[in-house]
Amino acid sequence: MTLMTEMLEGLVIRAQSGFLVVRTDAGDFTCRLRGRLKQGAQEGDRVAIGDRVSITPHEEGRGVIETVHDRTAELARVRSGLKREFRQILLANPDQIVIVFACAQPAPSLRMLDRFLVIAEKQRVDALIVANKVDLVSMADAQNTFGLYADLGYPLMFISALTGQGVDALREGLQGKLSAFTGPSGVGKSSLLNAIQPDLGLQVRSVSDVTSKGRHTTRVRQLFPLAGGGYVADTPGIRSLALWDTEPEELDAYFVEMRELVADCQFSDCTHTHEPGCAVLAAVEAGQVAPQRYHSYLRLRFGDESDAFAEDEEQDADQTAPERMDG
Ligand SMILES: Nc1nc2c(ncn2[C@@H]2O[C@H](COP(=O)(O)OP(=O)(O)OP(=O)(O)O)[C@@H](O)[C@H]2O)c(=O)[nH]1
Ligand SMILES: [Mg+2]
Ligand SMILES: [Zn+2]
Repeated sequence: MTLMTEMLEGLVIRAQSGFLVVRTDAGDFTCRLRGRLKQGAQEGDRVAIGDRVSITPHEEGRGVIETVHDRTAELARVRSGLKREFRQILLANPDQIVIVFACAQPAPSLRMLDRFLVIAEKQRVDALIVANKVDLVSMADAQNTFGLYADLGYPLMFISALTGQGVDALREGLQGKLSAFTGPSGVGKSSLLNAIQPDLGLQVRSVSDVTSKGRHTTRVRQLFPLAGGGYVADTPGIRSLALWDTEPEELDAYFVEMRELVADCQFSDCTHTHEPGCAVLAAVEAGQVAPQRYHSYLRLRFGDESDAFAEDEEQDADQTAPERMDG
């Protein structure tokens, strides 16, 4: 029988092949999940990086996870193609999703940004938009491209990992929080993390490189501790968080400038495409909803075979190697 006084509280900072590294005040412990926690039909990961857990410490830095505490939020996706659907947790208890795009090289895909924002809204996690490589364009151009998102109420930072502009602000924005870092390849995520903390980006780079080439079989998920407190999560698979269980009507709520409007549409089942008395269409015509955002909305709601997102998902090698924590 384990004495309660022996239990330690901690944070899961690394997960690999059913081994969880738990950080506690008494150090890191490599743990397995207590057998009884695995019982019953498994619908998803029982434990993931970002989870708060109680462990029984054993010798030599080993331990057993006894309890997984309730999550405040989770970045999850459903894996199909398995015998049954499986809810994979990319990150438990995220405080924010940091969405990184470049002002140029590569040119920003605002449609993809809108998709990330929908994911953040749906999962009820704060979003922070980073427009990196601001050194490559004029500030006016950068504002022109991304300013809309600040108008919508999203925190927006113009940064250059190259010149260091805005790096302090980003470091501050990450402090004390559990952040999921995401964005397309080549936008400078590793460079930014390197600028914030030199030991950080290199590690992230190596993990993401292996993942993007898809040659690994055991996936490692981990949190990188920040010197000023807080963690950054390596979540390459986040862009493929399918909007799998999103009802078409539900999408209205995830476009912040539209969610207030839809109540004013004449028809309650308005699709905001052609209906008379549609408040969304009226707002688009009046310039209150940006055409590009409206088009993103249509694309996500009605789909499109040639959709760049679909392409992006295929490239995500992460999709083919489900990791079962009970493996
Ligand atoms: N001019 C300029 N170049 C940058 C900046 N930040 C990064 N780069 C360059 O952009 C390229 C890609 O940077 P990475 O940090 O590897 O990009 P990443 O987002 O980590 O890419 P993946 O790991 O493939 O997802 C590198 O050649 C960097 O030197 C910046 O602020 N300005
Ligand atoms: Mg990288
Ligand atoms: Zn409408």
